[in-house]
Amino acid sequence: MISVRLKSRLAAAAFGLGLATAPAAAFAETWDMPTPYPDGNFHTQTVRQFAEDVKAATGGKIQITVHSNGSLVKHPEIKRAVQSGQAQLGEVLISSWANEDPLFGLDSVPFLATNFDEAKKLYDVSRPALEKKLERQKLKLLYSIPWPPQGLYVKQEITSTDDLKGVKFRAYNPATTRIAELVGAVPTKIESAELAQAFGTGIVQAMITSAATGVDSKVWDFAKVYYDVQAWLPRNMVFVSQDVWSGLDDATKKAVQEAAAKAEERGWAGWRAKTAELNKTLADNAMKVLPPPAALKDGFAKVGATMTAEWTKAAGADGEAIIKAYKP
Ligand code: PCA
Repeated sequence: MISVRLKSRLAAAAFGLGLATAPAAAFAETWDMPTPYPDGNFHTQTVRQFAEDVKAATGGKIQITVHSNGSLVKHPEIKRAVQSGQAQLGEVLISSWANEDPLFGLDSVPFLATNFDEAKKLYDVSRPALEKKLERQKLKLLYSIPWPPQGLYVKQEITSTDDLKGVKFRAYNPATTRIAELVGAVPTKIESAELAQAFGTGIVQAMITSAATGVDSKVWDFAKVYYDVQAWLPRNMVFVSQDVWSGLDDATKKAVQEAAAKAEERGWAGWRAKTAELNKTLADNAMKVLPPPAALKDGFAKVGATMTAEWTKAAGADGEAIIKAYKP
């Protein structure tokens, strides 16, 4: 693939030779943006609005082509694709990379931040560390938005985590894999794009995720009960390649950053407003939407305590400083 910088240099050369007629078009860059989630999902809608805002704010100089639902690059490859210059920017679920650095798993420590206000606080106190970490990986953080709180999908009502023993459990990041291990379930990593198929073919029987992903994958065809556990709010992040970023002039950088700030605000407010409605959609499709029974709640609380201790140990002094700032 021809690099963006080479492309703009060629465009500039063509312009210099008088080959181009419209200056705006001569300097236009097209950025490919792979994302993991489907078009109906609010994260994707926010990305598309961001792309439009960037185009408008840069006078058409930067045009972002959104490739949703893992269509251009599969979710596990998106970060690498942007780091290697195969794509200019992308969206991922941060905690999918928790094995690379505990910092990426912070938002998915069960019961550390369980509502939008707490999740925002956790983001605010950890954003500088996240930005620094990404910078070292040649990525520039543009914005980060949470999913709704995470709950448990099962085929029928259960009373405690003991009922999850031996159950084939869908995991989407290291934390959900670890939860499955701790309750004696059998984890399998499945991307949300493949979820309906995995349930349909019996590869998985239960999972923890949001009402949003339940609705995206029409989970009511496979599971009848949703326990609204509100265990954590994992976040997505949108980043751009540091190489691409440093090739931009200051006015363009400012325009992109302003569009990113707007996207972030829209994303947080939008998911807050949508969460009750998504739970209702599950109920409207004949699912039982229930609070977790006491023994289930207690079981998950124990899992949460174990995983908080594991995270703190893995994250060392940097992690401790973040937790102190979060819970002074
Ligand atoms: N949905 C994504 C990640 C978290 C969420 O709510 C998924 O299930 O893959």
